[in-house]
Amino acid sequence: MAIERTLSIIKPDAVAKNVIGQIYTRFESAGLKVVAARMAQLSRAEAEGFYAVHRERPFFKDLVDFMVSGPVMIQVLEGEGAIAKNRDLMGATDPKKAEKGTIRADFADSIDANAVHGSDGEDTAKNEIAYFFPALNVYSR
Ligand code: RTP
Ligand code: MG
Repeated sequence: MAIERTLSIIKPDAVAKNVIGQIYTRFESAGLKVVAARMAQLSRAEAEGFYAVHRERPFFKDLVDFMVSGPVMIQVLEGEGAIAKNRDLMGATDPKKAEKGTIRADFADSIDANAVHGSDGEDTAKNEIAYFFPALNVYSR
C-alpha cells in the first residue's frame, strides 16, 4: 500500500476534554506519524471555507458554530494507507453508531461534537493539507 498523507483535526470538544495525547497515541499505535501540527482558534471564515462542501446542508451553521467554539489541533498524518486508516481509527460520524474502540466511540458526545475530522479521499487530503499548511514543513525521520 502507498505511503499517504491525510489531514486530521482534533475538534474543540476533544481539545476541551484534554485528550490530545490519547488521540495522538492512537495515531502512533496504528503506525501513523505526525509530520506537521499546529493548534489554532479558527475564524468563521476559515471554518466555513474548510467545510464549504457542506455549505447547503441543514447542519452547516451548527457545524461552523461548533468548529469555532474553542481551539482545535490540526495535524498531517503520514503512513501506509493513511487516509483510510485514519477514517477507521475515527469511527462513524455519529458516535452512537461508531464501533467500540474507535476515537469517536470513546471520546465523542454527539454527531455535532464528534471529536475528530479526517480527510475522506486523496483529493480532499491534498486540498485540506494545503488549506491549513500552505507552506508545509515536513520532518521525515
Ligand atoms: P468530518 O468531515 O468532520 O471528518 O466528518 P465526516 O466526514 O465523518 O462527516 P461529514 O459528512 O463530512 O460531515 C461533516 C460534519 O458535519 C456534521 N454533521 N452533522 N446532523 C447531521 O446530520 C450531520 N451530518 C454531519 C458532523 O459533525 C460531521 O463531522
Ligand atoms: Mg467529512
